[in-house]
Amino acid sequence: MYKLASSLALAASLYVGGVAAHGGVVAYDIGGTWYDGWRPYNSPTGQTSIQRPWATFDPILSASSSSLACNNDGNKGPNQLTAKVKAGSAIKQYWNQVWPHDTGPVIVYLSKCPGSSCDNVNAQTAQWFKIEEAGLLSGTVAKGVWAAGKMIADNSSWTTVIPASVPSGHYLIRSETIALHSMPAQFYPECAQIEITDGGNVSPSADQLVTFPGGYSQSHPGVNIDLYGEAAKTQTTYAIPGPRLYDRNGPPSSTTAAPTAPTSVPTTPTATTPAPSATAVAPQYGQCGGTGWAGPTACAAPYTCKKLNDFYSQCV
Ligand SMILES: *[C@@H]1O[C@H](CO)[C@@H](O)[C@H](O)[C@H]1NC(C)=O
Ligand SMILES: [Cu+2]
Repeated sequence: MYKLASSLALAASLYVGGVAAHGGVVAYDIGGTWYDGWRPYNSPTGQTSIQRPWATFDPILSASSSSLACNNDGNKGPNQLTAKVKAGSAIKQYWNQVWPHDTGPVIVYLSKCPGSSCDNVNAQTAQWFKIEEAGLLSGTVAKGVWAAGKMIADNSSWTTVIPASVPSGHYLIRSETIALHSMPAQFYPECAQIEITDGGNVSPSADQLVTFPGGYSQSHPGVNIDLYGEAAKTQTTYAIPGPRLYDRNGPPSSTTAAPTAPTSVPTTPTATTPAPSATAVAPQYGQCGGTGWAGPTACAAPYTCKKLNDFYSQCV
């Protein structure tokens, strides 16, 4: 299926350096506090982490794998911790240095846990919604710049802002990159337990929720993709797999990028929800810029628009 050169490179990568050729999210920085991830190659005894345990740096090679949710096995650890995160603030996710695969998307999900802890939540039956996605940033599928390449350039890290709109509570956060340098695609997901405080009141809609496995199909054009084929040489778009992105700024006023007149906002369960599109300025913690952003770029007083990464600026 893939070219000889790439299959040789893959074969070599499995031997040279062993585990170093793959990996996953190994640490988090939340508001300046450092959280070590689970160490798959250390004894589980005595490990304490906000991250759920995983067993190997090897990639997951199937969209229907039972470990697609939170890797293998992705159940709570022996001394499972939970990190507090303020809605609207950032989580920096660190992959192992230097992340080896520069072609593919970076995607981040949340799953709300019922009750006061995620400890007993089964990652495979959890309902996930996508809070961030970045795929092909520029150029062609064959030679372009991918989110994974940007992640590597940013010290093998990716900063994700927890939407200010998500309700407070306990969540699993699932951080993923998909490596597309060989076929089948390689999934690298890891999960951590967090408690979101100071949240909003926008729950994901039914069409924004998926399970893993289930959320991806092996035949999706963003999964079943050949970077070395003819089409890749001219293709400048990449379809990121998974559900529709969660609306950070409330219910959609329009699904098109064209700013149509925001006359009425669909009724929400709580009448007190401020209509986000009724004003040309973004609220505190609201998005005010980023690649592909078609919403307001000004902030409500006294907040100013601060760039957090190329895809997200927010009012702080
Ligand atoms: C780069 O990431 C490592 C963790 O992998 C971290 O220890 C280091 O401080 C980071 N460097 C910078 C300049 O942020
Ligand atoms: Cu690898």
